[in-house]
Amino acid sequence: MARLPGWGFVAAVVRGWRGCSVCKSCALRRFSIQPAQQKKIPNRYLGQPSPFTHPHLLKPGEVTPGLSQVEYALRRHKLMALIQKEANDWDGLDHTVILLSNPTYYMSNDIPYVFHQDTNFLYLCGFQEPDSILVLQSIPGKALPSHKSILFVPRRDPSRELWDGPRSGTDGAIALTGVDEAYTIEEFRHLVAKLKGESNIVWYDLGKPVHTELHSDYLQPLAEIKARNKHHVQHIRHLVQNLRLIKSPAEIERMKTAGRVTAEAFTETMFASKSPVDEAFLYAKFEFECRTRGADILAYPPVVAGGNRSNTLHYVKNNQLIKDGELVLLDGGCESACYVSDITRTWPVNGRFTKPQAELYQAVLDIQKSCLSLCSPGVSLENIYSLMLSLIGQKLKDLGVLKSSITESHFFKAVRKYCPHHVGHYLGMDVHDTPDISRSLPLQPGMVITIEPGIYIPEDDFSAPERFRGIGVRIEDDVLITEGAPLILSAHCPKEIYDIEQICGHKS
Ligand SMILES: [Mn+2]
Repeated sequence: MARLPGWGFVAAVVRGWRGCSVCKSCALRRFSIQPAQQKKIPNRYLGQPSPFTHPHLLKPGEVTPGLSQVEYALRRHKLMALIQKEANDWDGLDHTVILLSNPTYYMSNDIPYVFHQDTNFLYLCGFQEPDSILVLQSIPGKALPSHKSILFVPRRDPSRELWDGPRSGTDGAIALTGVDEAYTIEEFRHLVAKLKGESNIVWYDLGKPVHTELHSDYLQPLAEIKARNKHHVQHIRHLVQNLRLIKSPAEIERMKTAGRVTAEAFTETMFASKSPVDEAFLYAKFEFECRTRGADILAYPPVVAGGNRSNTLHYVKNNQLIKDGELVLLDGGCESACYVSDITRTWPVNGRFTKPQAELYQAVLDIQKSCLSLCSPGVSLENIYSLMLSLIGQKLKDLGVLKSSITESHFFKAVRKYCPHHVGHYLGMDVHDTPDISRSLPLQPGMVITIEPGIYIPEDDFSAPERFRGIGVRIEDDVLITEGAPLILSAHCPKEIYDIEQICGHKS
C-alpha cells in the first residue's frame, strides 16, 4: 500500500491521539486534509449560523462554534484511514461512505419537533439541515485515506423557505462546511446507481432506521447491492464511534463549557429552592439558567424527583409537589454547541438535611469521590463499577441496611437492588455517547465519562431501617481523563453538605 504523506500522523491518531502533541499546524501541511478552497460564504442567511450572519457565535473558518473546517476535514480523513486499515482484503476496490442526516419529525400536522441532527453525520461535517446525506468517496488511482467529500442537501425553494426559513443550498453548504462538492438531494439517486458495480464497497450505518420516503427511495438500491453480495455493504457506525471516543482539544473546550454552564444552572436552581416547591418549577428554573448561559437545548428530559420519586430512575413527569423536609434529585444536562453535560445533584428543598438524609448522602459522596480517584488511563468503567458495588455494600452494612453477616453469594445481588445502574458511561455529543464501545476498554486521555453512584431505598422496602425509607441519592460528575489527575468538568457544581446547605438554606 502506498505510503502517503499524512499517513504517519493518522496512524498516530488511530493508535490513540495524545492531544496537541500532534499539532494542528502539522495537520495543515498534509495535502489530503486541506479544507476545500475557502469559498466565500454567501452574503445571506443560511440554514444554520455562519460566521457572516452570527459573528457572535462563529469565528471565520468555523463550521460550528469552536470547531473549524480543518477539524472536520481531519475527522473525515481519520475515518478514511480507519477504513484503509479495515479494507486490506479489498485492496484496489473503491470505497464509499454514506451517512444520513436525521429527517424532520412531526409532533402534529405541519408542526415539527425541534430538529436535532444525527450526531455521527454532524461529527463528520457539521451540517445542520434535515434530509441531507454525506458521502466520502475514495479517488480512483489514489490510495486511501485520500478521498472526496460530498454533501447532498435540500435544494433552495422560495415557497418552502417562506415558511421554514432559509436553506443553505449547495453553494452555502460548500462554503460553510468546506466539503469538496455539494449537490441537491435529488441527485443522490444518480450516485447510488453507480455503486452497484462489483468494484465498490459501501460503508453505511445498517442499524439506522430509514424513516422518510425520501431516504428509503434513495437507499433502496443499497439493499439490492447487499442482497447480491453482503460483503459489499459494511458497517460504518463503530468506526465513527472509535473516533468520537477520544476528544480533541477543541472538543474538550466545548465540553468544559457545557459542564460549566450546567454547574452554574444547578447552583441557581439550588438557590431558588423552597418548600414546598413544584418539581415543574425547578425543571423550568434549571432549563432557564442553562439557556440564558448560551446552551442550545437541554440534552435530555431531566429527572426532577422529589422524595420517594427519586427511587424511580427515569422519573421525568416532574409534576408533583416536593414537601418540606424532602430531598430533590435533579439529573440534568444541556447541549452547548453540539456537546453535552450530564450532572446529578440531590439536595434538601428546605436547605437542611435531616440526619438520615445526611448519613445516606455522605455515604454516596464518599463512594463517588473514591470512584473519581480511580479515573485514570488503564482503568476501565467496568473496573470502577466493581469498586462502586463493593463500596456501596460496605456503606449499606455500616448504615444497617444490609446485615453484616450477609454471605458473599448474596452480597452483590443485594447491592444491585439498592443501585440498579452502572457507575457511568461515555459522554460527548450524545449523553450516552458511543454506546457500542465496551465499558471494559481501558480509559485513555481524551475520553470523557460520567461517574454517578447512587443508593435508592424505596418507601415500601420494609427490610431497610425505617428512617432511610423513601430516600434516593445520586451524585454525578463529568470527568475528562488525562495523563495525570482527572479533570472534573462539573467541578463548580456544589456537592459538599456544608456548601449545599449554605446555598439552599440562605433564606433561613
Ligand atoms: Mn449519566
